[in-house]
Amino acid sequence: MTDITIALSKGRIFEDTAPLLKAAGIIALDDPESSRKLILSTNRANVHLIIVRASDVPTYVQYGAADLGIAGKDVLIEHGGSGLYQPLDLNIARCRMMVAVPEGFDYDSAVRQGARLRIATKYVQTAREHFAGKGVHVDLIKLYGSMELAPLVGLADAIVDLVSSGNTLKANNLVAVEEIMPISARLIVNQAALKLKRDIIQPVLDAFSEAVKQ
Ligand code: PRT
Ligand code: MG
Repeated sequence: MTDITIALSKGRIFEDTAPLLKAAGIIALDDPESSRKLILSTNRANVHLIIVRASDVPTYVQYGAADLGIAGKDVLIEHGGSGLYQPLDLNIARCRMMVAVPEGFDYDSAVRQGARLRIATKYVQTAREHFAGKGVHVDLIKLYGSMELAPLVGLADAIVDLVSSGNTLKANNLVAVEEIMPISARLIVNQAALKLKRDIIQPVLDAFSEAVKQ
């Protein structure tokens, strides 16, 4: 029997994906939040889940170590998407990619005056394209997390980060000044696996697509 492997990250992606998996008849036998296992069995003997870092999901699928995966658009843009088929926006784990600055920083006039802005972000690719498109000169400073801190300690003028409730910005006296794009998670599929294992992958794609419509 052909096996398939689906790469997921724990936290919000897993939580939002579990109902979609269920609609496809797939139920994890362990809870990734409490289990330390990185390979989870499911109620279907030939379907396995692997739990990886959110930003590593496209890499596992690109190289065929997983046949399918679920990753945020933010992660897919930074990865570049090579070797990946992206058939479906799952409309889960939604948020917005925003530019944010400290309260009181006049972003609009800084941009108007052609000032060179220092931008701290984990999303260097997305930020580079965004500011290039506006003709704004920026120095990008790559961080791996807690971007909100950077403007507070003088590392950057602004940040590019994901915002959902806005509470993190507010708690750090930052304000969103520009939306770059809405973000949601997508299903990704290894292109070779789709050809070789279509009989088992296609029904999963169909079930996901039905579940997303509802
Ligand atoms: O946490 P880790 O470093 O392992 O990786 P990760 O942060 O990439 O993974 P995870 O599980 O936190 O996020 C997985 C995916 O969820 C992301 O790739 C996004 O596509 C999506 N998503 C949706 C979010 C958010 N909403 C979100 N709010 N990812 C991160 N955040 C963070 C944001 O970076 C900021 O620090 O939450 C904070 C803001 O939240 P609010 O509610 O205070 O605005
Ligand atoms: Mg996180």
